[in-house]
Amino acid sequence: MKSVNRLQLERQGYCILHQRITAHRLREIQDYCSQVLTNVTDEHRAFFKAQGCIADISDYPMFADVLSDACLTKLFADLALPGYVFSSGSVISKPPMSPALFWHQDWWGWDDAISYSERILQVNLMIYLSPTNVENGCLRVIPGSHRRKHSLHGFDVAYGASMCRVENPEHPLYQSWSGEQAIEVMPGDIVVKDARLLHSTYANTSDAERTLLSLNFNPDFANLPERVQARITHIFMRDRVHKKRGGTQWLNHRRLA
Ligand SMILES: O=C(O)CCC(=O)C(=O)O
Repeated sequence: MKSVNRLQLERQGYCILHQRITAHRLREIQDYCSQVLTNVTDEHRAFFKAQGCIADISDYPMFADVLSDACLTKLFADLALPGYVFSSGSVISKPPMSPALFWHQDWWGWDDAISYSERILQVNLMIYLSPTNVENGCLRVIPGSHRRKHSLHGFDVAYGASMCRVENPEHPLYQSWSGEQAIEVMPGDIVVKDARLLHSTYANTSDAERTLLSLNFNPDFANLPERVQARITHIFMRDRVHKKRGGTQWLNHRRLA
């Protein structure tokens, strides 16, 4: 029988696993993330103003401990997602008084029919290290948008520099949309989302920075189509050429109404 979390992940495109990490491991993650944040340059923060900062953890082998933690093994067992591989991860941190993140989804395989199926191809685990709420710019999602159409799918994919730098804060992709849901969590909670889910964040209007560790995994990797496997391998190897390929735009006619 499927767990409640698995059913929610399938139907809503996300679920929240509360307090699954030991206090010791959580402190370690906080310490690792602080180390990463001390190396983030002003140029990086200016470029990724919408995200706050998004620092690749591949430069920090110490995160291997986190990736092999038993809590993640248990989490994937609870979600009935065996055979997963890790592809990429980052430390994301929104400074005080920083803007909203634009609406987007993390999946890139829209050229493959499998992207329009029930199969969960990629999950993003977000391990929050600070309490989050609307005031400090928490995550917001459109439940069900990993499979069903939403007006936001009508916008061209907008991951470019201009959106990251927030050159036009009035752009509709930074605004609130019908059906959005705020995801407020506590340190140690893990938000698991299907990479196809539309998400963004509110602006951080508080006087405190808020941080999370974001990890991407591909369940049942061995049975993914070969070209999807190849692209995941490129991402893992940090071969940024994958960004120049097609498939980052969802095809509306193939989504559920
Ligand atoms: O900052 C967050 O809470 C989430 C950020 C996120 O989902 C992203 O950068 O894609």
